[in-house]
Amino acid sequence: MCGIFAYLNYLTPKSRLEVLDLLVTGLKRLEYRGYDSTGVAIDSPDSKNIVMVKRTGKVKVLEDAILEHFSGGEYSEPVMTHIGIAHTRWATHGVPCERNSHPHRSDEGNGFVVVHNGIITNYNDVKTFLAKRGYEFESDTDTEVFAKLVHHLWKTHPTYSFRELVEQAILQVEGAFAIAVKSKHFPGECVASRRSSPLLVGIKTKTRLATDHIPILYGKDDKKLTSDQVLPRSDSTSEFMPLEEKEVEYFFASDASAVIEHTNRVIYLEDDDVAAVRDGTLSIHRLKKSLDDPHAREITTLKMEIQQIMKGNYDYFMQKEIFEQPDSVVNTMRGRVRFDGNAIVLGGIKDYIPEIKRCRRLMLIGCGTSYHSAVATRQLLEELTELPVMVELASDFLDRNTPIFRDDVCFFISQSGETADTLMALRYCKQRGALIVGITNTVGSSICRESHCGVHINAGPEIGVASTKAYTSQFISLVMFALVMSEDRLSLQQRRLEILQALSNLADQIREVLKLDSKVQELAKDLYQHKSLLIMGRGYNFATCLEGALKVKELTYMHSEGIMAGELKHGPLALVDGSMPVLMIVLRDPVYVKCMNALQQVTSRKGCPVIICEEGDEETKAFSSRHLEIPRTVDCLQGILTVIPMQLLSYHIAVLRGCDVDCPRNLAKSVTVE
Ligand code: G6Q
Ligand code: GLU
Repeated sequence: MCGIFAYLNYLTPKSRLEVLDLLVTGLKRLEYRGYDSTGVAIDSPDSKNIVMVKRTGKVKVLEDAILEHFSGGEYSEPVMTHIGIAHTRWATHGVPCERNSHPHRSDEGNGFVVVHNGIITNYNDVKTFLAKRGYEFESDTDTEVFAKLVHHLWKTHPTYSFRELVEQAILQVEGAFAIAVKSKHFPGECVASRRSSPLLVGIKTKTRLATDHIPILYGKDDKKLTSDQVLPRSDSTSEFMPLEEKEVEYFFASDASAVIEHTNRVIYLEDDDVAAVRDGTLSIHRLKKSLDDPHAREITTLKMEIQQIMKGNYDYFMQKEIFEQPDSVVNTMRGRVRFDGNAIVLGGIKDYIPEIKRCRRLMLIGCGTSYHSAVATRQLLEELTELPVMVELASDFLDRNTPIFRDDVCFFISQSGETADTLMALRYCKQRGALIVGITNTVGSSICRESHCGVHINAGPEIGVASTKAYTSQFISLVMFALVMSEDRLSLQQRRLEILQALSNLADQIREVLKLDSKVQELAKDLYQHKSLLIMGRGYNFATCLEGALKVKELTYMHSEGIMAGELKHGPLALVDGSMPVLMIVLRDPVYVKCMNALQQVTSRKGCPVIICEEGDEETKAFSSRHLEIPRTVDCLQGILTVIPMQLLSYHIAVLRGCDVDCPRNLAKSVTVE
């Protein structure tokens, strides 16, 4: 679920202290994913044992513990070849505590140690199997069974290679995982694998690699072990040396931000790939061969810059990301929108547009903020595509076993591209023959790879757990799609031009809205001690209410609710009195009069709302002493400008309340469990 970072140096002298430093820095780069505890494992000074340090809480706590634990001079001796593994845990099985933190070990002698992200769903069966064979468990995690299972296989099959042991163990476990294993019985070797959780291998060599591909090796036997019987060893061609380098360093990481400062050459592992390093040689194995398997995994060159993942002059990543939006929205449109010729090309779905135009309906599916971007653009999609548009929360969509047909087009919206609910919904729709369109921010993510086609939103890495710039970029991606779909509709040309014109002004208008920052900060001072905040609006701004309330909840731990203004009189009005904080979005669009009605309903119950209105709208401003004025834009893009004050407001309230802005409690950036 959270982060794995492993580092292997082969014929590259590094002291254990240097290795620890690399591991801790790697974990720091993964911190943004959200986690509750940490741990590392390295070799002992005599290389005969493995030592581990684990801590609950932040990487900083681990760093301090490491300084204390490894102060001896023997840790500064360089070693030619070594493997260290590290982990940030986001607990799924067992409370966050040192005992449950990773790495988990196979036995008291630390024969095999394992870091794991995700969930092993059949861990109880494996546990029973191992318990019968005398294994005792020391944690409440699902992960521990893996370490012990590898140990059991090693005991019963002493001739197996390290990779074969891990492969056999993987064949026994079900669920979602990324895993990296280190062993004192196989010094200098590392074996890693993934199924539904991301994992990549970074490669750093002194000279440029001779190849851009790592060939894939296949096992011959893919039968699964029953609980009492262990299969004969899988017979993959392990003598084959695909990538042979003299001095080499390998990095295993959950995402590219942890390796980019070391190397830009990475291989994204696919589900059920087993990557093994032995004698400095990396090889990738598949447990079973299927017809459409490729022959090799490509080495990708990352384009990401280290500055992109650093905080710069900002106090928090979230703050940086809010202020990046004038640029990120332009990046989303870059190379796609031609303002001079009023043309839009979405390269990733261009070839599928005729098929999409023939579809029965569009379905937009996502979770949290990504779902809100679907709510925000639904009306425009209905208008410009003239198709029925369904908007679905991935989890609920799956719970309902929603009927899906071959002529449906399903959009999966996800910043991380790894959200389990969204990915499951994608697979569900794909099985039923629908066309799958991915809208993601993470190249190489599972949703990217499993979609038929898609739009990469190009917002840049989003580190703050609370999504901000990804939302506005998702929003724009869907607007661009609507514009592509209506290209040849004569009756819609005027509308398209109006939207294109507004898109060309958007970056400047976002800059204007960001200037409200200090005013929003003042407002936050009025609000931060309250228990609740109601956010009301309708039409194109209802999504801003939902998204604003989500931001307030997750960042400030205050109660907040996004209320459809049309629903006010059907219940929520009962909450309104002179002391309940209310924020209302009242813009000059087709629902203006209805919003004014709602405003009156609130003020006549002594409510004193903060109003988000259009610049210079004196009539609306007259209803309250507190307002935030935003520039005028076309109705369907208002949501981009109105959400920014909400992002700023939640940010400032969180700071005032002393909350952890970038890593709100109990949350994770990439939710790879259902
Ligand atoms: C909001 C959160 C969260 C997120 C969902 C979906 O601030 O970031 O609601 O949007 O967890 O994540 P993905 O967009 O990565 O699928
Ligand atoms: N399921 C494992 C645990 O609870 C791994 C969680 C994670 O992904 O960090 O320890």
